[in-house]
Amino acid sequence: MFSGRRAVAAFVAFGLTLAMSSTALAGGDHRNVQMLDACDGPSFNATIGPGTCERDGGLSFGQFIGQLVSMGQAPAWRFSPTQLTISAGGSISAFNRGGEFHTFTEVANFGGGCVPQLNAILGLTPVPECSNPALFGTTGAGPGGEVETGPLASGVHRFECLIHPWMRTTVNAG
Ligand SMILES: [Cu+2]
Repeated sequence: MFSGRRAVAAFVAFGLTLAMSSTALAGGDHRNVQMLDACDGPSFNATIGPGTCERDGGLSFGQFIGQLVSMGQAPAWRFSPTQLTISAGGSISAFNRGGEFHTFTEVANFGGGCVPQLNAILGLTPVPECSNPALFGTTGAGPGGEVETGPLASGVHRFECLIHPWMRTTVNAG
């Protein structure tokens, strides 16, 4: 009984040490990005399919397309912030606060997303990263979900939603 309790105490202490050292190794710097949209569930789900949008009371699908045609983007669909600096080795958590699935994908250069219908309206060409569909799983999140980047090396990193390519954040790590 006594030795069992000591074993538990030693195990807890070991776990704390591990947790503290991994925090130190992570380099500390950590930033949050919000992935936002204003989709209106009923009209988006009726047009694209059930489960496309899990919120009510935003822009109808027709209004969304109208903004893409007239402005080249739907401004409520955005990453916040669009620019940030972080120390080299730092990482980012991107939280999906919207009603649709979004990706927070590092791209070599900003460009079009992977949805032909949206690219056609916007006159954009898909980024080469679209040839790797696995990125939707590894860098995407549904409503309420989260995407974690790995440690970011010194330099400029560009993150874009592969569905809504005007959702962009530029990160300066250094
Ligand atoms: Cu998106």
